[in-house]
Amino acid sequence: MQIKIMHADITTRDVDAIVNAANSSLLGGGGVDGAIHRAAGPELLEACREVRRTKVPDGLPVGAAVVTPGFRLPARWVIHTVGPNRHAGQTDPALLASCFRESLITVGARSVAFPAISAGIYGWDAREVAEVAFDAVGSFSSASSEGAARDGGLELVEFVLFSADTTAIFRSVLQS
Ligand code: AR6
Repeated sequence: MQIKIMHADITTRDVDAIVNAANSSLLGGGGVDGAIHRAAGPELLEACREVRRTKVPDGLPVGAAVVTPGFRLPARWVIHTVGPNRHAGQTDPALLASCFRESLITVGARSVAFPAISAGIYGWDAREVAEVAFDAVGSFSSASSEGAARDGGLELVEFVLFSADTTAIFRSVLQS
């Protein structure tokens, strides 16, 4: 499995699945969530409403992930996950690690692009997000490498960062 880090808008990525840093309502928001809904079109909100109705009527718990189609996006799927909100006292890195792991399990995509989940409105430090992300993706990859090799499996994980600063932080954490 290859890991790539890039400074870009995640809505432009032509991968199997992009990950949305959503909130429990799944009904949209600001940040990357707003950008993904705008680029995917109104069908995405409809699909999210359907997921709420059929799978998570009380909202998507922190650390969980669900999938919808990508509609007008280049990506085939959008994986919606809810990161921990530091401003609400959610400081356990295990919750954030769960977002990365559950996102990879949800759809079994070969290529997945992640934003810096929780590093915006939810107030986590980008360095800590990068550390948790690489650790979670690395453990997922080594735990599933046998099964994955049989299925085609996960080949590419991209971290798509929206600012030059966050990109530099992710690069330096990966190198160390
Ligand atoms: N492509 C890639 N990264 C982006 C993009 C983009 N187009 N736009 C923003 N980012 P945030 P959170 C970066 O706030 O902290 C929403 O309202 C951004 O610079 O989007 O998990 C949800 O509905 C930051 O580094 O997500 C929730 O209510 C990173 O994406 C809440 O915000 C994450 O920032 C979730 O907060």
